[in-house]
Amino acid sequence: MKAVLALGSNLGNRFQILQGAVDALFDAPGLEFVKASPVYETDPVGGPPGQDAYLNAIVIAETTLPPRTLLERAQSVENAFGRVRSERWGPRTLDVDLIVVGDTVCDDVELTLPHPLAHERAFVLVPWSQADPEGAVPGRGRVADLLEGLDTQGVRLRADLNLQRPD
Ligand code: PH2
Ligand code: MG
Ligand code: MG
Repeated sequence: MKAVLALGSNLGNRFQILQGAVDALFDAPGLEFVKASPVYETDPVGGPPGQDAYLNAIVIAETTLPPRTLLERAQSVENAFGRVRSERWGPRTLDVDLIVVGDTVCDDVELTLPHPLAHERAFVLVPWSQADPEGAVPGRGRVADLLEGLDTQGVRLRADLNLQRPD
């Protein structure tokens, strides 16, 4: 199955964290790297005011894993990179979201697929459309069509940053 993962970071060494996440995600069997999108600097959507900008990217993969196992892997990578060394919960340094996994449609407390907001988030759709111009959200339509109705001003290409294949 094709899997589309969205990576985001707005705290710490954002690019190093994204590359570290790519390396870690593909460090075990069952998930094969296909392609990473360009990296975009994006205005925060929602959350507390005054947050720093995000770096966002999309990774396209092939997987034999059930979506729930993929979610566990994504969460363990978030745990490895995503929390400041502090007693208190700090802002998240890494978010790894499952956007689509094959044509899986599910909606339960732990996992909703496709991602319930992906179809309206320019910071997901812009990088995705670059990595896979034929991409589509099951039940919502083609990424290119979904993008037409969206304001993409807050999503800026960082041509100086390029994710490498996992090592
Ligand atoms: N993620 C969120 C909320 N808002 N905004 C941007 N620009 N990028 C994100 O990855 C993002 C966000 C929740 O996961
Ligand atoms: Mg998210
Ligand atoms: Mg998340």
